Amino acid sequence: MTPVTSPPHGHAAAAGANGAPGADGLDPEAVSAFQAAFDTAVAADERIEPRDWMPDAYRSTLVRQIAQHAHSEIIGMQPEANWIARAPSLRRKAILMAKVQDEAGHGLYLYGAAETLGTSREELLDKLHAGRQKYSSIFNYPTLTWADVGAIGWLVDGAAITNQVPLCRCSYGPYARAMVRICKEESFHQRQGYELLLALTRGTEAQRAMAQDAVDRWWWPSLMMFGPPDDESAHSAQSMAWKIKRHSNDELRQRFVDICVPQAEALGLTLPDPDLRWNEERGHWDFGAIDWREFREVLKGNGPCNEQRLEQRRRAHENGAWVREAAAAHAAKQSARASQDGASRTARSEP
Ligand code: BYC
Repeated sequence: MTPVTSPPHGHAAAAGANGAPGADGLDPEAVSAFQAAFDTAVAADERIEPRDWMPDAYRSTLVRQIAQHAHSEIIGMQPEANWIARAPSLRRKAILMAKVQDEAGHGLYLYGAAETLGTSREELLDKLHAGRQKYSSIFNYPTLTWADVGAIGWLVDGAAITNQVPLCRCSYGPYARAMVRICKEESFHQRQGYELLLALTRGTEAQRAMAQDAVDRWWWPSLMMFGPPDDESAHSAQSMAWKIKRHSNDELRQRFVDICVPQAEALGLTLPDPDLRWNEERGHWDFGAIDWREFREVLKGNGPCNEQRLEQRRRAHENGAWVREAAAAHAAKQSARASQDGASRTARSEP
């Protein structure tokens, strides 16, 4: 539990979890005391917990980011699941199935984190299905060959880890804790992708060419995962001040490029950027211009697979309705049975 100091805790305990300022008639003086305590806690790198007071905008920024993140995890299952039935060996099939299941688990941890902010999973899924909330641009690209599974693991999961490791230090406790477990699993995913590509590059000429083609197609979209350039990033400044984000989009993108260049060399693959050059002065790799027009088009819904991904997601949700109904009926039965047992125990223990 975060020691945000007594006013927020005192207030939250009285108002219940997720008690919002203003909504419960707090006077402005109390709000400014809570705000000051919140600011002090963030400045001291303490965690904000669900029952602590927090500004409305902090809460809604977290819901926006966590929801987008959760949606990315579950939509992200689709491009790889496409290859489960066609994996070239039982070993590869088992690994890929485990990975795709992990992504579903990540989605659940993240919807759980969003629930602690007072937003239900149902509500977030409705928004996703209605196209009112985003998911990562990267999952609107097709997986054309088996090598794409390797490129996704190496580059997409690699980019995800680069972005998500700092989120383990996010100021909001439930999100930060979910990220610890997610990052451990993502790092396994990244290694399986790298190992898959390594096997292909050590294989036949056709396999090596397939690996190169996959990296050619996934490299630039992976760089776009980090979001728009800093000077166009609407939310970065505020999110960094709140310590939700710890680094800017461009800083993380550069970190990712610096990690990938030597790894590509070790794989014997070329990154599709003629402008990649080591910059001695900066101590970083310079890289070419990103096509931000393409990024904006994908965000507007005009990527190669946007329609297909959302359609498949809606269909999966509808097809799963009976599972949700059965689970709810089972839970109701269990709780009725538990309260019946409780009542008969009380009756037996009465003199
Ligand atoms: N795709 O002000 P900005 C994974 C939106 S990994 C789509 O910089 P922020 C996985 C942004 O939402 C992928 N939209 O925003 C890996 C905002 O729009 P709204 C998921 C994007 O939030 C392997 C607008 O552009 N990872 O799940 O400060 C297998 C302005 O951007 C993108 C996460 O979600 C994009 N690439 O920074 C399976 C990590 N980039 O909301 C699954 C957590 C930006 O104003 N999220 N936008 O309409 C973050 O770290 C941050 O939200 C971002 C963006 C760095 C992505």
